Amino acid sequence: MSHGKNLQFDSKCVHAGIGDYEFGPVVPPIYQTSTFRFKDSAHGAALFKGEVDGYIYTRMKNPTIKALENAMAELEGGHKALGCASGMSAVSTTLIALLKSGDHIVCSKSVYGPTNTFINTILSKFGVEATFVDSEFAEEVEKAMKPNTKVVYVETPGNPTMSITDLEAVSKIAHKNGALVVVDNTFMSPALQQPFVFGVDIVLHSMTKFLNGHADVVGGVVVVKDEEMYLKMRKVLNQHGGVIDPFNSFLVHRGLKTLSIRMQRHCENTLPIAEYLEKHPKVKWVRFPGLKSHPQYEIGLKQHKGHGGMISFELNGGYKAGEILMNSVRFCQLAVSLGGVETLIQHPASMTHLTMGEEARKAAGITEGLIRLSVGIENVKDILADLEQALAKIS
Ligand code: LCS
Repeated sequence: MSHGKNLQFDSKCVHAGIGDYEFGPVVPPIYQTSTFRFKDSAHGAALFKGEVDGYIYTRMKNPTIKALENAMAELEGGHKALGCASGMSAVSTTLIALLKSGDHIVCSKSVYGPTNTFINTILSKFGVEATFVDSEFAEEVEKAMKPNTKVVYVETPGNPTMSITDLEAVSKIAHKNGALVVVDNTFMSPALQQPFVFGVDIVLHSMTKFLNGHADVVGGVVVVKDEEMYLKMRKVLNQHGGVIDPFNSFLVHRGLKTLSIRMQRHCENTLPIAEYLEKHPKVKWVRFPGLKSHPQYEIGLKQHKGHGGMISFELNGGYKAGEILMNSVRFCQLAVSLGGVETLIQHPASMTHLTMGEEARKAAGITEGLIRLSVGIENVKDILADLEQALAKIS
């Protein structure tokens, strides 16, 4: 049942992607089947030829997955979406579809560690050349463009430095040079940042994070702007095989219903925590888009509808002090991942960004003492009290 494009964003979160199903359920049923029966051999052949619409095999298309894909296309303001088995499947599907041997990619230095590793160690095996830049300085992107640059890949805010890239400026540069812009919108979600508005060509996510929101699913999505790009991506995803399954699709779709309200609470909780940390004598620096001290604060104001739930910071005592903090928290949980309802704390250099290597981390500004906090939707007093008692343990 489509309610049209005119709904407010928070209403869309509740209703997007819900179709008409037998018996009239208000949420999409879980079509937990690998394959679909044909009416007869001519029907099967017609489905394979694309002459009639319908379902063949879940790796190719499934109604529960389709419902989530429709919802994500609507929330991002795109044409169609592709549900992937993980955020990394979304990243790899996109880059395999867009690049070939002899092509060049310009990528933000501050991206999720395995994205950097995928480009550096896997795409490079197939003859794709890469340049990593501080994409928060648009002129660095411009300088890195080459005649064979086909993709500019941006994560903003970047994981874990929280650097903010001006999507409008970077899109103009890329398009002038005939390249496409891909944005990983995981840290903000469409509730807080809608990259297509700024001219971006493809938006992807790890749905494991804010979109699902409950730390119980691994999933990803690619959203595209036109049918030609959709068919190109679908072909790669079908052969590469990294599709999401119906049950996880159902869970993410359920999570989307509260996306807007969860993001609002993440934003409300995070600002006082960032301000508290910034004033704390044991804290060296804090990076959060809502602090005026953020070097790209103004770009954030233009691009974001809220400041998000992610903070990175470093203690005066470096990693040793960070280790004491991580071992002393009781309420905040020491775990990787982010964007769930519970507050998580982790150390990128030894955890999420370990595979990048020391040199790439240093170049990206991922210091050895950087701590990343994913602020949950609990009562902020409990999060602050926990940080206070843990910070007090540092001598
Ligand atoms: N993009 C971003 C920005 C991410 O943060 C992650 C995962 C991915 C893509 C990959 O998604 P996945 O395949 O895990 O669904 N980020 C993680 C992190 O920072 N901690 O643990 C996972």
